[in-house]
Amino acid sequence: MRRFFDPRQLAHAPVRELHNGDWVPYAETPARAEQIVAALGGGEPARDFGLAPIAAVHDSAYLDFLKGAWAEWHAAGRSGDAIGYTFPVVRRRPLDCSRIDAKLGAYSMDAATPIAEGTWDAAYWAAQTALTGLDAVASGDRHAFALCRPPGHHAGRDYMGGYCYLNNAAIAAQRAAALGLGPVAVLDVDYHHGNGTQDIYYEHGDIFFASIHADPRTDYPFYWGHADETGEGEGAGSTLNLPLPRGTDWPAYRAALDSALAAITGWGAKLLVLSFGADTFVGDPISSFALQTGDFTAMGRAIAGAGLPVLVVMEGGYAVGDLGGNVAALVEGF
Ligand code: SP5
Ligand code: ZN
Repeated sequence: MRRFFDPRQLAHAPVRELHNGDWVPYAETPARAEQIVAALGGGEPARDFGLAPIAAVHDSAYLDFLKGAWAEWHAAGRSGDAIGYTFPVVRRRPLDCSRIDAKLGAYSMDAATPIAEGTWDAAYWAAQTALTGLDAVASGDRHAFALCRPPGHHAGRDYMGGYCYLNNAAIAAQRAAALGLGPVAVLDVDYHHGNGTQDIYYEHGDIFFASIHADPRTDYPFYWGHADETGEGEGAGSTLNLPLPRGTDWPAYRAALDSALAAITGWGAKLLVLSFGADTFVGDPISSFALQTGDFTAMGRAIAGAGLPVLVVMEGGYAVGDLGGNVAALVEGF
């Protein structure tokens, strides 16, 4: 299958993140993408579809904030990466944020997702990479792989978090639906629940969202991803959450994957966007599932076996030395 990678995504390189009460090196590094592209033997660059398909998913004030945040931070006399520290958990009145610190809190779900000098450009090209992969599928390719970075599935309509700024998978899914390629399903197999994608489509009946992830009672993002979250309003029944315990290995994972695929085909999907995180790997430094490299080949084969056109969008995976091999294993399964 064709692989898409745009080097402009490497411009995003935050230095550190807040983790368990201390500053640690940022886990979502440019080296991740470099490892993957090396293992895949290169990738085609992104085409530019402009801001419109991004603005079809994200709030316009949020996009203005993302574009300008680093410059505003520096204009306020700060050095290094921009990060918020106060969060409006109660919103009894519309927010009125002028200070950069107020905006950073209002548009963030965590304090582990800094904005660096190259963040907007990289996130923009990550979204364009997903859209370019979708264009290949729309043009008749059965499967395509979009090496997106920064990842996207924790980002909601108007918030960033979990190393994510623009929701690449949701942007591609929205565009697929607009092109008439639906009904569209998003299957999220990153270790962490795809809260941003779920939020964006929670009340939409036209895009199905299924996620297999670590139980939110033990793992980030903590406040989403329980089995009883199934959608609301027009979206009632079009969200499926399959949380699994820490230590889950391939046989148990495979059973959940089969349920998710059966739900997606039973719902009538005609196109699948796969949010793929390799952080389910046994050696991942921030995660606790137990998949082996060869299991990703079985995963790719099982997903391809559902018989739908598939756009794979890269999400997490932090065992950098094994990451390229794990992604190549998935691609081989397709
Ligand atoms: C896309 C994705 O996989 N995001 C995951 C975000 C998880 N953030 C919370 C866990 C923080 C762990 N930080 C470890 C840093 C090691 N340098
Ligand atoms: Zn993850």
